[in-house]
Amino acid sequence: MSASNPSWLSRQLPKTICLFDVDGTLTPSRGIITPEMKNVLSRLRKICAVGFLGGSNLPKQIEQLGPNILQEFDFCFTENGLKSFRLGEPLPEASFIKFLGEEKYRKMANFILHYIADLDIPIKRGTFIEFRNGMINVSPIGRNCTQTERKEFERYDHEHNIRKDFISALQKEFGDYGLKYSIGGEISFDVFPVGWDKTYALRHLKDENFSEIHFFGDKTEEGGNDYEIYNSKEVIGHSVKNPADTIAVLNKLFGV
Ligand code: M1P
Repeated sequence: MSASNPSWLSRQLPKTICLFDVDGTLTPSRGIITPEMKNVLSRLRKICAVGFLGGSNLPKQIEQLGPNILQEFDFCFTENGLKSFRLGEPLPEASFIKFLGEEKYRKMANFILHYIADLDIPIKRGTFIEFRNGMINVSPIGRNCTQTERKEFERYDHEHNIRKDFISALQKEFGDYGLKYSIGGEISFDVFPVGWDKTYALRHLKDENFSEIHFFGDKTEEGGNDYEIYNSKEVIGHSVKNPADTIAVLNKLFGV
């Protein structure tokens, strides 16, 4: 398989690609892919091109989807496509810190850490800001909480709107920064420049001449991190409830 003559050109539907959100779509939130889902994807890859398009970074996606993802998917779009791979080869990256600049970021990081220090929530752990290539991820409880603590925080947050209020405070304070805030998971929210949502990944597909781009995601409602791409005119969007639902929809569409 070569970059200019990619293997999907000899599949049943050479001009079709299926892109999948990860958490809640291919796997349970922060969970691991099942053998059943792996088999479905491998059957699908005989029919068309297949990629994942997640908000998380590559190390987390490797934990969830397995160590060989660069070979098992035609496209790997990590951090909304801000860091991506085509046929295992890296594509040009986007940089959050280059966009914002050190001074603005420092002010924002200080504000976030002060805000979390003043937050009276039942549990706090560590890693409140995860600095990524194309975004930052902010977690009021801290990213290295346990799985049980994660679920407790999610419940608490639904009742007390911790993340929504936090985002409103940031929007008020840094309204001129050109940033977007997106709740994609259970314990955190992502912060990235406006337009660097999942539709960012589509620019990497422009020259591939796909006539059908299917996207499958579970956070397709407004404010969710699949909302923009699900509603993009360039995409056929599928809103799914969980990985089992993804399999059911794929079965209906492609008989896999
Ligand atoms: O992929 C969805 C989200 O998954 C994680 O969210 P959380 O840890 O809050 O469940 C994060 O990697 C987040 O960046 C991502 O959008």
